[in-house]
Amino acid sequence: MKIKVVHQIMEWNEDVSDEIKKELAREKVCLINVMGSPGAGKTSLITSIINKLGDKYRFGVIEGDIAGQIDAEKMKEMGIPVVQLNTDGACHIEAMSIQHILPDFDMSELDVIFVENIGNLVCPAEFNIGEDFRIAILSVPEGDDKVCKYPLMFATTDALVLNKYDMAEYFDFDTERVINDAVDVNPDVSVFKVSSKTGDGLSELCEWLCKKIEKVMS
Ligand SMILES: Nc1nc2c(ncn2[C@@H]2O[C@H](COP(=O)(O)OP(=O)(O)O)[C@@H](O)[C@H]2O)c(=O)[nH]1
Ligand SMILES: [Mg+2]
Ligand SMILES: [Zn+2]
Repeated sequence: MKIKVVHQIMEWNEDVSDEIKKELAREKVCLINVMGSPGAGKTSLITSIINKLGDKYRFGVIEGDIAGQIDAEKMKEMGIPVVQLNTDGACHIEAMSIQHILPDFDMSELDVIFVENIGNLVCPAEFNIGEDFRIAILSVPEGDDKVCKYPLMFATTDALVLNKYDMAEYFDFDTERVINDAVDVNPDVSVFKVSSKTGDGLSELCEWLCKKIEKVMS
């Protein structure tokens, strides 16, 4: 009985996710689901990308947090249209919340919406939220075994960003192992070594992003 209820919620979530996808396709707006642990660098990566591509595309952000609006304030300071989603304890974002928020944005003024998901390597991966594609961040200090331990996150992502790569030498981070583990669960994954702090590796990631965004906008 319990299992059946969970299944129904998932199906409902998938329906809403499909509705969002259709609506955004009509508007030619690209939705990107950014996931990773607390502190992996989700906010830093999003702001770095917007700084780099801000002349090319018009960005909006949905900030998912259990509580507070610290990250939304950072976006607001940068002049980026932002909505803060507080889940009040829930550890992932569901499609229904995104559908509820989208009318707050002027779609004719946007090309790309980043969703910063709740910091968590587990259940955010289980919920589609109408995204065109996903970026999963694994930061170097988290360790090189996390792809093995949290396979769904890395199996379902389009890009794997190894963030804080400026710290690689201090953490005995075995990049080859991480890439092998990622390709094992996700042969098509694109992997980028990035430092949101120094900007290293950001150009390669942005090149990949532009191709994905152009596809949605065309
Ligand atoms: N050294 C280093 N620190 C980073 C990098 N990216 C983020 N940080 C730091 O990591 C901490 C958490 O970053 P934040 O973007 O807030 O992570 P979030 O919780 O995933 O949104 C902050 O102190 C950032 O300055 C990076 O590439 N290199
Ligand atoms: Mg953040
Ligand atoms: Zn959850």
